Amino acid sequence: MVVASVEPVGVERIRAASVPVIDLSWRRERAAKLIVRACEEFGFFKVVNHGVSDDLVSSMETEAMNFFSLPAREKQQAGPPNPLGYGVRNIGFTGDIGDLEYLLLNTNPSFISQKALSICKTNPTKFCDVVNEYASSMRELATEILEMIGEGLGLEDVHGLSKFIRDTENDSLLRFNHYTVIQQDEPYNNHNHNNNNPSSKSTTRNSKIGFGDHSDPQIITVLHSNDVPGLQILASSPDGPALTNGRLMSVRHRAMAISRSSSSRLSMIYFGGPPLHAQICAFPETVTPQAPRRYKSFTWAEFKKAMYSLRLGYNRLDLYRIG
Ligand code: GA4
Repeated sequence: MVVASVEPVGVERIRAASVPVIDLSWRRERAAKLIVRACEEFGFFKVVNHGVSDDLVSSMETEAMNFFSLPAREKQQAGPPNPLGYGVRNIGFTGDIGDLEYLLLNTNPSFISQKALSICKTNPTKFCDVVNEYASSMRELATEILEMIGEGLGLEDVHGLSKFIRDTENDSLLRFNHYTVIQQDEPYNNHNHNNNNPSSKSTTRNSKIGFGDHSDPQIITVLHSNDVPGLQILASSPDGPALTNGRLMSVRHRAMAISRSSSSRLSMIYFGGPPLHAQICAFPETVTPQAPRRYKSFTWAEFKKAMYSLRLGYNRLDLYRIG
């Protein structure tokens, strides 16, 4: 439920220059402290010297763009999204629409190999190899960041967060978002940001929104995008993750399907999710007399079921709020 972004990323709204940058080659204690601070203040930071190979990132981009460059009829064979698979415009099951096309995959290698046949007919084996390597590289980076957060928060079990995504039954995802619409820019303020009103059609009415305002529900998000801007993050997010009793932020963000650049925007996102049976409950260290328990505990399976019945912009943790 925190977002780390691997360079490069176009961040508007709060100027890219004010996004915290964490250099993973810094002394671990210092980096851990600054990661926690970034997660408390923003829920978002940029990571440099992360050790993810440039070649791997560009191979993954090539595979993704090869897929998005296929004729529509061929891409449709990897859809419709259930929620996994290829989708165009429709996000989730409750009517959210965005100006994008996407591919949503579970990182489980057997799922990837099964799905690869409809995604890359020319060389499904190569597609699987690149996706599996990219997913495990993202999982390693996410694990390291979560362990640093565990250390920075002073958790007795510093693996308490990372163990969710290291579990063999983890429910992690890879998402490829391709924003093709190139339109004129428009100020972010024109839109209702924290839109928890199900009757509002602001995301469906405005064709310039690529992926509407929301916070990610998983434990951690690692985002890489090409150098085309479009990501907008809210400087002060109202959503706090359940595992840290709201101490860390789950950043609200959205992507605009606009660009002053001539190329389309591609983002590649890893969502580190816990196993379906995992119990999500605040770490005892984060519950104090000054910060009493905020959320009831729930399983990831229960949470997922609830989240797919709600609109994208909902603050889903409200369902579990105590008092
Ligand atoms: C937002 C973060 C991830 O992209 C995602 C999205 C998911 C989907 O596209 O299937 C959801 C959205 C996301 C949260 C609310 C529900 C589910 C669309 C939607 C309306 C893959 C995820 O896990 O949650």
